[in-house]
Amino acid sequence: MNRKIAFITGATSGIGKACVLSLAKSGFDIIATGRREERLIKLKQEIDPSARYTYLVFDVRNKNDVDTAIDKLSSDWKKIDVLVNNAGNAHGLDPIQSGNTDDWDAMMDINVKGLLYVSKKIMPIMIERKQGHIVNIGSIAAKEVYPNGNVYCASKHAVDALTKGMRLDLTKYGIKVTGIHPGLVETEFSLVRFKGDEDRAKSVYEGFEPLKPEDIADIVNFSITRPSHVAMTDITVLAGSQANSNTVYKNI
Ligand code: NDP
Ligand code: 8X3
Repeated sequence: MNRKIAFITGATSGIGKACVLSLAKSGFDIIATGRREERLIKLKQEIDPSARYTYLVFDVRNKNDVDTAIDKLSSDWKKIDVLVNNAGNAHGLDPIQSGNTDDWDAMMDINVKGLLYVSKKIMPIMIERKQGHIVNIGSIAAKEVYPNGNVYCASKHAVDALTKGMRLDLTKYGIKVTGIHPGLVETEFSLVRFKGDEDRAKSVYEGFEPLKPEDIADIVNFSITRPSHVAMTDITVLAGSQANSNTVYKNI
């Protein structure tokens, strides 16, 4: 079988990790990336043993580190078929007038510029091979704005715009571009947003059944395994009890 290679950012946790497990099971070889190396090492023990696996450790904010890490891949591993731009987080949930500028920097640098730095290295590989698929993990926050979500929503609106821009510029090279926009998924997302406050993070998902990382991985998997004449472009997926970014019906 001619195995394909998937490059997944933010693979140490949540949606990214679920994508690694799902795609490895479906016959993809995996390049997993993140900052927490110990988790990337452990991931190798958890994935389908038939998948080839390698990992890269870098902070997506650091352009040089992104370049150096990807340059180090062997020519075999560089034949990347699928890029899942998933690394990202929210930092804080504050009214814009009292927002923390370090949080703003983190969200714009990771969610927007980090996605661009990684894509910048991988798009030429796909263009040269005249094939490829880029999946950008946006958010319902890419489609709507909710109170105190200001800069996170702006960063995800940017991801949505970049997804559309990539599709316009890359389709002619045989590259598909898919935006996937989840609502509330229970991961380490809220723990990061609330800076390690476990009780506050847990309360986000209480009283209803949130999405699971595996639900999003299923959609990524489905999107990238369609026949060549089918392009999934834009998918929004909410929890069953969620009506929009700001309305969750609890205890129903
Ligand atoms: P997690 O916090 O569980 O995972 C975030 C991942 O991003 C981790 O693997 C982390 O790896 C990586 N990451 C964060 N910052 C950096 C960085 N500077 N450099 C490299 N990697 C980084 O959250 P989710 O799985 O929920 O989030 C994944 C994506 O899904 C994000 O883009 C998020 O915005 C989006 N999303 C999440 C939703 C949710 O409700 N959970 C809903 C909609 C979208 P490490 O720390 O090891 O570097
Ligand atoms: C994560 C979902 O609603 O917390 O992007 O912004 S939300």
